[in-house]
Amino acid sequence: MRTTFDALGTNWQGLAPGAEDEVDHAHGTHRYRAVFISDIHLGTAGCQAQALLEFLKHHPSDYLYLVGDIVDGWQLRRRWFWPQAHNDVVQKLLRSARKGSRVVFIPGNHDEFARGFVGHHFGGVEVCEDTVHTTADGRTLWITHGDYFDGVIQCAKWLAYLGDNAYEFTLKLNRYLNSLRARMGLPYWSLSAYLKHKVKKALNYVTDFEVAVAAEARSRGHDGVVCGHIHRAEMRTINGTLYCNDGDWVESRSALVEHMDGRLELVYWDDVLSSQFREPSAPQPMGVVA
Ligand SMILES: [Mn+2]
Repeated sequence: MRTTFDALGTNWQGLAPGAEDEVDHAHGTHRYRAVFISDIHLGTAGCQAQALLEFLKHHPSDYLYLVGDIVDGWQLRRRWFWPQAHNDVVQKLLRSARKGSRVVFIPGNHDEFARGFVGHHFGGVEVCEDTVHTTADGRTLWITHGDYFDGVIQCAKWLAYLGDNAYEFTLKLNRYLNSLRARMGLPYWSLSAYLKHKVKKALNYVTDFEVAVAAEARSRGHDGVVCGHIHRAEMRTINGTLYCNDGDWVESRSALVEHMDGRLELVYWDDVLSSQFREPSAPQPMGVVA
């Protein structure tokens, strides 16, 4: 068992296919009440399927939410890319459902083909447009991929366009204003710099997205929201509503988890790996995985 653990800890990317089942029972398995993952983008080269597979093996759960962009239908239509590890992820998800985990799939924009199957089951995987999860401590979380909010954010693009054209104008206005200010004995003040700063702040896409999603969850009467889509893991309270973004499995390799007592936590695979390195039973020194 120890050799399996070493293989996982120091060189998990190079795991032989045969080692799979041993690792299943290996050191470091921790059961959660719920696991939320999204933006896996199976079918693309950027997908961190092997890491996700290891994460899922070590973190079984009562509820497993697939919060969209699980399979990248857009990319697959352009170019077929489906290595064994991507197949293994799908099989692992189906196996979780078979083993009694409640698996819910909420399609995203990259796997919107699945939106045609809302209300159906695939091998125990339920497909929902969106859903609500109640935590062990009684909080309700609205679960949605998040791409519907792109429309809201689109308005910001018009603002940006306006901003660019308005900049030339404000430069002129700036000259005029400052000649006035000079005549009144006031110091120089840059209107255009001020506006540029304001517009930039207003155009913070991520913040806009987060605020919009949290506001929608609040208006639906929920305590919080779980989404993905923008590939930016986050957990914070926005105007009294808990905003959780489970991140992605392309770059951040993160998941949102609910502990048995209802506590929510963002888990990063890199942290899981490095905490395994710190295990006293691990005889290998660090430094193999950068
Ligand atoms: Mn998306």
